[in-house]
Amino acid sequence: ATQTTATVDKAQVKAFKEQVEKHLRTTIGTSPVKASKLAWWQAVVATVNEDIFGRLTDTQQTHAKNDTRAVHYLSAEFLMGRLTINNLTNLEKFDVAREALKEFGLDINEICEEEPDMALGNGGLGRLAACFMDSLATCNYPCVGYGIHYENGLFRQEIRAGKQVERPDSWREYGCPWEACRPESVQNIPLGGYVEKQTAPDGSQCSVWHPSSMIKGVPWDIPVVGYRGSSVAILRLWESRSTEQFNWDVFNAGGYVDAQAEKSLAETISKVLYPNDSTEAGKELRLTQQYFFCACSLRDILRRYKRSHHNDFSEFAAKIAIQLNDTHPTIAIPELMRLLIDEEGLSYDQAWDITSKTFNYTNHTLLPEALEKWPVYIFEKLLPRHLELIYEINFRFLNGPVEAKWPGNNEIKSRLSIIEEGEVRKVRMANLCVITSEHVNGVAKIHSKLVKENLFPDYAQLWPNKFCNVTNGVTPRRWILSCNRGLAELYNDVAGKDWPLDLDKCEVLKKYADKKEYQDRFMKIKHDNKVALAKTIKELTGVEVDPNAMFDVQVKRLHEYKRQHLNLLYIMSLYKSLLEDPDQDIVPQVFIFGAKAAPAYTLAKDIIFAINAVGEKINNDLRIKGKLKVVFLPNYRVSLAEKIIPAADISEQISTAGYEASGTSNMKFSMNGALTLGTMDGANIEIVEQAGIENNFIFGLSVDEVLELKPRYNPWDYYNADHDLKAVVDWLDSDFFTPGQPGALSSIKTSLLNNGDPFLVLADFASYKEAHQRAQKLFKDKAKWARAAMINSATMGIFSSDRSIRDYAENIWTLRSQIVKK
Ligand code: 26Y
Repeated sequence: ATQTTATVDKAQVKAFKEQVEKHLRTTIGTSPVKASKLAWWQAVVATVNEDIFGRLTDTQQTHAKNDTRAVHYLSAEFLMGRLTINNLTNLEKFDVAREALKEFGLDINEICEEEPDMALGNGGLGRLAACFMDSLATCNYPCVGYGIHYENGLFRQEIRAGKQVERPDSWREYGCPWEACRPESVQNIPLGGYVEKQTAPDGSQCSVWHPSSMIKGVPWDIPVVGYRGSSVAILRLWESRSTEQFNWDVFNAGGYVDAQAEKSLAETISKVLYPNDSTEAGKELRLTQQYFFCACSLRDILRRYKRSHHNDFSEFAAKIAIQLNDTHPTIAIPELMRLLIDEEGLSYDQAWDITSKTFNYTNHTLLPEALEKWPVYIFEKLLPRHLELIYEINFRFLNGPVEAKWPGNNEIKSRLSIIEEGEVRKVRMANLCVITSEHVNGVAKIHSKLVKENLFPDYAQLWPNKFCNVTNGVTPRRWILSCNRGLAELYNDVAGKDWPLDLDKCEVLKKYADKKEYQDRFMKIKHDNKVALAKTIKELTGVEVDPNAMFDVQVKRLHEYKRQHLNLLYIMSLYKSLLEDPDQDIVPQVFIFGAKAAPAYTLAKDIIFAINAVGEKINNDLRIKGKLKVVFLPNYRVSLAEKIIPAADISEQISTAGYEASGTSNMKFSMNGALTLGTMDGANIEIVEQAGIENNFIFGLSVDEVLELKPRYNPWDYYNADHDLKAVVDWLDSDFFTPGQPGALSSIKTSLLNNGDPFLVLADFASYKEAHQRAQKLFKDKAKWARAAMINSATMGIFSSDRSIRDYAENIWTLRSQIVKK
């Protein structure tokens, strides 16, 4: 966040200053002379909270009074990042706060650096949930976000000798001043035990669950401030604690001490976010986490519903919509069935009628290894009653709609079944979601098509209208207004001040895209952002980079399908050609990476090591005269993204076509005036539909071409046919980049040649190189580049998460926005 030139109301500055000083003394217990930066930050938050809590009450009272329908967004991840600058911005107090702190001799950006990121998510899916909360609040939709109050968020990444080392991230070690504990809404959640079959007097069978333990769920509320304070939504995160009777068996046997020891087990549940974002390890604790937060959330929803409807459930589906953010909260489905049948006394049919009208499911991945399947034996141990209900749902589904459509077809039945037969029988969570949900959506047009046609083709035949698309979006409040104040001011000038609420307004900038004066202003903003990033790079890595060079950026989780190694091979080939001809006239380039690898994903970690090793060599090679730099920024996270994205010239979006469901950083980069160098995958397709393919650098195989090539693909053909490619792949086997350690980078070569190059890196290499050449050529023509950058930024209106949320509200939730009364 940089300076704005807008004049600030003096009286407001004075009032803010007084409030901060008051909180510094009375809330934090210090004084301006001895306060640390952390204390100043806490006092600023306390000041902002004075504004927020009043609006929160207004919002909740309005919704309660009108008994409005609401959406409940269930997500195992919410990657909120920092809240201070965002909340100040949304309350339109940023300039006031900046001036007030300046009068204390403080720099607001420095003070806000004290805030730890709330990194309660892995990547795209978690950040999407955070952007959606911002849009739900801004667009005034009644909603609650439900998730887990992890004690440790995604690990902090350190780079030691080029390698990733994971460190715990205790984001609330010194308390989080945004959150409020709500002891009045604590829930008790049963777990384990066995199911007893009882025969009722009328001869009917019923099941009674005798759980073996009870866990306490403590809710922490984080207010989410809508832009211009329209409404304040709630993110409710559940923390697990032990109950006194945590383990009844042990307790009843007189095991007071043993029971105390077991306390830690209950408290383990919300301890840590699982750092995998693709392969499901099938860990018992993870299923417990999922069940725990879903069970707490549903009880919370039921309690609120019953406040106005008592025991009449006929209105439930009319008042409550639940969105499942991927399959992670699927267990909420049998849990709602169980609560309605076992606790509320409804019949199975009544419960199913309600449940199947309440849930919707968003799919975020086609990767088979990321589709959750839980071994039946884990269910038997932890959730025996839920397993019974899943069997019942499955039985009725297979013998009802499936038998009617495909009589006697056992092959189709085994494909559609919730239960996967085999040595270890498994519960397929995605199947349970599709069977139960009213709507199933993918997250970009191409992805939704693949979900329907390739992932769930049989279900699509059964229920063609169940499947729909909602293309992802990102909040322009955080991703332009807060993180790129220079660009925000430009938009204020050309589009008026309402563009953060209606991003389509930015399209007027297109009219100025040929005007030198505006091109210069746009590129000056970019340059200033690059100067700031260069400073950060120097601080974090010690590497000096030239802000006049082209900044080429790839920041995202490390995955083979995202192909950071394709980028690396290209850098190596560029380096090789520079060594061969150091005087060639190329645009100076800085390649910037940021990526965390799942701790057990060895090849991903090897790729991080390779990027660092190659970077080390290149950055210190005087022969190439600084024309090429490679930096790996450690610990990529939301707050770092906010510094990197506004400074990018090129946005690398180079997944194998068909594998990146949508991508969302691609949208943030374009909004901030970077040109996309990417494949026709995910939302890239829709981005170039808006901005023009001629204003970006598209390369590589298309989805159809990938599907066609894959079965007969042989990477050796490409390796043997392309001298340059062969040379760089072989380079990985030498000790050129890892002196004294030959073979330290060989695993990458092995995966590309001996393991079949599953993501077609070699097949796309030549085309990728050619796209880079186009980018270089355009970068030399400053006016043309500026024009393309401006058109990209100007045409991203549809990628506001407000548009996504309105799509959900209209097509999936049938939800109306509500004006909040003071
Ligand atoms: C099952 C567990 C291991 C798991 C945990 C997290 C599996 C997946 C994930 C996270 C997935 C994720 O972040 N997916 C991304 O979602 C974004 C938002 O829709 C998409 O833009 C992006 O393409 C997709 O990879």
